[in-house]
Amino acid sequence: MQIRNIAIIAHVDHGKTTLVDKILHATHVFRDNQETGELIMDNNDLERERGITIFSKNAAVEYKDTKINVIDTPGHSDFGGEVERVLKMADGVLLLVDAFEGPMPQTRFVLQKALQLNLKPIVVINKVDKPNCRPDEVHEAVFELFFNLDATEEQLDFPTFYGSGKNGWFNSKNEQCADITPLLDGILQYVPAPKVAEGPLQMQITSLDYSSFLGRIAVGKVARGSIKEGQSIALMQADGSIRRSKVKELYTFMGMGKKKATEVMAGDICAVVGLENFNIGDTIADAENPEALPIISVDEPTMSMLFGINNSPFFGKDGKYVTSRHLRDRLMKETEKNLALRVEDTDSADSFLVFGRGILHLGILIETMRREGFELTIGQPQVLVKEINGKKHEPFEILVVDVPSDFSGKVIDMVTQRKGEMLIMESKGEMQHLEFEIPSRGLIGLRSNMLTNTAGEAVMAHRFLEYKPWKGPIPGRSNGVLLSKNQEKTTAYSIDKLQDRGTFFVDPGEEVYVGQIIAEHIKPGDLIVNATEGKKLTNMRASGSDDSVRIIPKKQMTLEECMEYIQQDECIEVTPLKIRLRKTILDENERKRSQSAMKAEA
Ligand SMILES: Nc1nc2c(ncn2[C@@H]2O[C@H](COP(=O)(O)OP(=O)(O)OP(=O)(O)O)[C@@H](O)[C@H]2O)c(=O)[nH]1
Ligand SMILES: [Mg+2]
Repeated sequence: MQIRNIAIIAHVDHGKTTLVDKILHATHVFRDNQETGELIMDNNDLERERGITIFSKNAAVEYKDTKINVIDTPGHSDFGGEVERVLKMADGVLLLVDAFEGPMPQTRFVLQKALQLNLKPIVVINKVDKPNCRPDEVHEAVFELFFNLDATEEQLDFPTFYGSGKNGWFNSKNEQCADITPLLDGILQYVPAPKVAEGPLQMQITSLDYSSFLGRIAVGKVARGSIKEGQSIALMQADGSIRRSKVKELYTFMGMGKKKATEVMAGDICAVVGLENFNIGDTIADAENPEALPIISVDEPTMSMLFGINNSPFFGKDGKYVTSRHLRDRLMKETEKNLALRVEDTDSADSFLVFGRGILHLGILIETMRREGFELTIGQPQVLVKEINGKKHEPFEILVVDVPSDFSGKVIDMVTQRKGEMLIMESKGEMQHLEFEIPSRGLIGLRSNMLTNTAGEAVMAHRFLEYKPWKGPIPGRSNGVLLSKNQEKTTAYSIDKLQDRGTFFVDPGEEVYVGQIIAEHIKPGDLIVNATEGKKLTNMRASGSDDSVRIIPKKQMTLEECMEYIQQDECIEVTPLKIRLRKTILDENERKRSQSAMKAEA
């Protein structure tokens, strides 16, 4: 059977997973009346909750006697490393671009990677059902993007399809048609069959799957020869070592699942069971003539956070895994599949420095760990500073903001304060399209401010650009916080009295401890408050007060919002049930002493 291997790539939310749904349906992977729901490939809990793809996934369909391996990829820039390596399984890409938004920062990144690997691009202008969309302008912008990325003549001559994943049609011109078959035909026509070299077996492991029955599963494309069930192979690792291993079972992809195979030929994507201690990037090679494929390089981390054991007074209340041993083992295990992640020991046995590609990348890891039963303490995210030619450099990013014109002044102000410089300002429909270059530091905490200051209208995206000289101090959070004076349950009575001092993060009746951050102060500077006072018992009732105190519901922040919120001397306590903000040093006197010591040092 003929094979086509395609990856679906795009900026976040441009409709990749929706398109995969339609491909699966159009090729009758499911029985006609089978209820499958939407975004079926986003099957991980966190993906479903957030409506985003976090892990790339393989599916395969049959269309006109050809097997099409389809790789769905994540669009968020923090997961760019994942996209980069799974592209190695593809021979062509469907580059989706939203017909209103046009190319966005991650469109550029993924296209660049695809062009570098010489994959055949097919451009899909998606979401043409959106009102005010501008398919022709967007097509032009995509062409310009190809041109700016130094595409070859051949690449510049890309085929384009228009349509709507949501409404289930794609056509080679912007005219609604019955279904997505024109696009499927386009895949057969334009994407080349996999190039297979002559020679003994070579297959690079590009991703990792896990099954509780089969254990760790190595996934990749067979580049040369064939791989057989029961075969003895050489596992060639990044450090140059070669280990013998045996293929226990083989699978190819079929629909949303896998199908057992006895032999997989070069060109197809396969899953290998039974290999021990393999890593992503290893080459599975012929036992007699082992030859490795080039190692996979992934972009360096740009951000770090301190992960420690939970040392709050509430330690161990609801977690299963709470010791530094648990924490270390779990983090080390994560680095095996999460290639863009790095973990380093620190001076303290109780904390580890974890390096990642951004707030979401690290946030997903923390969220996953807490669901597994871990308790931990997370410090403020720090960007990675580098010394280049004796000078301090920091990461910079391209920031794109689309916002109604009325707000553009505010946005520019906000970004400039954070040392951003405007590069482009143009109108896009009724929106202003702004592009900035900004230190990654300046982006931390920007999103929530941006949404508040633009009535939730701003759409922003950013993407790592390069290291540039240090930009100097950037103002942090302007408001102080209210800290609990004691360890007890908060009361409605106290919170009511304190409400005009700040916005609370806790509800009445929640247990708090000394040094816990329970509210944002309305002013700069921190304040220690008693939020656990009981109502004085008297027989007198002041008319109309007391009993019916009106408490404003607490401000609930997501983990990522908390990560962007805390300052240097603060941290987050994460347990399976709670996320609490706190001062790193809980005791007031100790905290003051440490602050003056730090000042003296500076
Ligand atoms: N109007 C419109 N909305 C669409 C279309 N296709 C997808 N969407 C919507 O866009 C949102 C994102 O769709 P997804 O398919 O999850 O996008 P994605 O590219 O997989 O997103 P990530 O995996 O997070 O990068 C969903 O709310 C979809 O319903 C379309 O053709 N038209
Ligand atoms: Mg998706």
